[in-house]
Amino acid sequence: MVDMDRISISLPTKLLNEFDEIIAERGYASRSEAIRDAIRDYIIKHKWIHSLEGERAGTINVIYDHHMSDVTEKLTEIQHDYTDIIVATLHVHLDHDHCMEVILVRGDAKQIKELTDKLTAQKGVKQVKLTVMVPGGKVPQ
Ligand code: NI
Repeated sequence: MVDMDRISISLPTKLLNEFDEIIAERGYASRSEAIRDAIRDYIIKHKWIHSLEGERAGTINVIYDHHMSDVTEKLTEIQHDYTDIIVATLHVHLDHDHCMEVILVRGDAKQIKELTDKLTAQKGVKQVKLTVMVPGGKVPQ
């Protein structure tokens, strides 16, 4: 028998409703099992990002709600600390509330993941997706 801990979490109703719709579609027997899977995915993603090493080129895609406090300024401030690895930033106004930034990066993977983590941790940021390639065309480990 696996050790189990019971936790209690607060979620916005809309987020929980969306989650419940997806787990119904996917046929989960319980919400707990779906949340366990989601946490496993989160851990795998984190480990993947943190195992990156060496020279990489890629993009960090960020979607955020620009009405959320000072998120726009915060994201700009963070990017100004990484001018060594940021090649260009593309800003798209997606709809009334949301903006997308596509940050083109090239440089040390350690710095790329540090930047990705800082952007992800900002309040108002809804999605962050990092895609990286090896500049020389070799398949990353
Ligand atoms: Ni915008």
